[in-house]
Amino acid sequence: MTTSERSLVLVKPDGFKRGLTGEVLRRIEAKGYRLVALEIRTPTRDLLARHYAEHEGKPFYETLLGFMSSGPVTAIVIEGDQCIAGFRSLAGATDPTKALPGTIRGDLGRDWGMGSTENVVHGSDSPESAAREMAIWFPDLSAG
Ligand code: DAT
Ligand code: MG
Repeated sequence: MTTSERSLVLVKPDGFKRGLTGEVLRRIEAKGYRLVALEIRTPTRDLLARHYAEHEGKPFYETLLGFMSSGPVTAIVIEGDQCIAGFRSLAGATDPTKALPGTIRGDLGRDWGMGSTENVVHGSDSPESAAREMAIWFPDLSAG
């Protein structure tokens, strides 16, 4: 039985602006995950409202959408055995100050709080989220 799955990864505007897309891709590939799709784009508020629907109404929501629409992101679909949990592990804790060294957010992220929602990367948190997010960012990508 195969447990291969796909996850939606974003290098957020802070990571893109700092030239960290390659470093994130390096860690994904070094881990052994395969790149399935990759696109650079500046997301619209409408797309982000769908992507972050679960967070609507939270105190950081407006800051989050403003930040995420502030510039280009690299959207990536990765594939591999348990890559959803695996990439979350590579990414580290949501708050980059608390994220452990060795993780993407722990090594590369810093500023955080109600004024800053920056943490370098996004990764889907479940198979359901991955399917939903891939349909938002890559509607033409086949399920295979
Ligand atoms: P994750 O990105 O680790 O899945 P999440 O889904 O809880 O975390 O939140 C989505 C994003 O919203 C997160 O990457 C950054 C922002 N965010 C979450 N909690 C926050 C907080 N307490 N303060 C500021 N930004 C926050
Ligand atoms: Mg999340």
